[in-house]
Amino acid sequence: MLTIDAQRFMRRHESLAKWGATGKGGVNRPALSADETGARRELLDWARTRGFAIYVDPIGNLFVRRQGRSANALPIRMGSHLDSQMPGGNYDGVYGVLAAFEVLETLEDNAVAFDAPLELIVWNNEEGCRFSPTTMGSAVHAGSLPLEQALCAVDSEGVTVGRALERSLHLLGSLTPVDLGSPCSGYIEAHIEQGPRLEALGLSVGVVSGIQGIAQFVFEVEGEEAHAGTTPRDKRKDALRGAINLVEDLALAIEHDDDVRFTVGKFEVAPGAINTVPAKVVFTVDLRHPDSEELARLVQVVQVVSSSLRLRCRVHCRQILNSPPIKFDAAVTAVISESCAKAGIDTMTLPSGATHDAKHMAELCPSGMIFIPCRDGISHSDREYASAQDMIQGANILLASIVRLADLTSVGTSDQKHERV
Ligand code: HGY
Ligand code: MN
Ligand code: MN
Repeated sequence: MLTIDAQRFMRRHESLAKWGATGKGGVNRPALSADETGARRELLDWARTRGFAIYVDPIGNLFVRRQGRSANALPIRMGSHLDSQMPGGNYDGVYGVLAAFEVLETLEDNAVAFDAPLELIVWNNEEGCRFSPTTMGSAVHAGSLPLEQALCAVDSEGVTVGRALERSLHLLGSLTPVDLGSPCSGYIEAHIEQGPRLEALGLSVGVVSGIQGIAQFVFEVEGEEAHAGTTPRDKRKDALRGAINLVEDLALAIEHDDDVRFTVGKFEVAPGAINTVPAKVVFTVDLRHPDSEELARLVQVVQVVSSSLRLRCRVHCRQILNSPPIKFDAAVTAVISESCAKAGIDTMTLPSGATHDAKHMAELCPSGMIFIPCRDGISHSDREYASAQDMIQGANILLASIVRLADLTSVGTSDQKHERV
């Protein structure tokens, strides 16, 4: 049975971990930063050494391609992301990129020929923490986010995605352009679960059934600066108190069942002086639910609750992401389950609480995901950790699933579709 080169795979993980290393086990590798560009460049150098072709689409997603036998077979794709939270873990995203790259190398080492080309996609800006929204690159590629809107997104220093992308691509060497929305026959992403379920059940591989829905908002609460010592309470337009009042009402109106996830992740107060009544607060809401109707209802609730003045302060609510839940393709999830069964690995089918680029790929082609456990379900943290054993086993399941997918989509003549040349 074909298996990956585990030592090479773990060596490559260690090598990419230096880009943005926090020294506390995680990485701080924002999208298109010097560190993420360094990690992208290193991966592309490995790809060039192997003779793989390299492409880039207009939003900076990278495609590493291993050619197939047939000139007109649609590519089969794998992928994930190299950008991280600020700071984030050393496995979220990078695990799936390296597992996919190792699959390309293992097939190359064993001279296994597919009819279809096989591609690894390194998505741009999956995390959405430097530039909003999350899964930006795959959303643009799949056509659910306009390219121009994404290129104009700015970070906290006012740098646009367009400017940062120009600087980053300039450092990656020559890349052949490819269009957005390029067709393919299937997509599988390997990723850490970022939750506790697999570990709690002692399972080392999960077959992902789908991804829950996500809506994200930016709120601005506008009050007025005033003197902390002289301004009586009934004369104040205190944006901070207004924002707290609004967050409490939103939480009260929204958090009514265990499935809903309501997070205020960013909360900025201006002018931020100890002795001035705050004039402006900007905060974000990340709202998730597995049921599309319930998520749509909760989005309405957010809009109604935020439509009134808050302690005499004005409220502006801007929705920046609305991504309904998706189910993965049954044939692809069956291929992953069969690969686990053939390897004698117990597994379970579970939905993803986190969003992933696979969500947008599911709009373009039959897609699926493979999960491996992470310690205590912790992610988006320096403490994120996955064991070498689980990483290697997950990559072998990705390899077996891709080989199976290549056979199923093959137009080849020989009875054993993928053959060693
Ligand atoms: O937000 C998410 O779920 C992903 O980890 N970026
Ligand atoms: Mn991720
Ligand atoms: Mn993440």
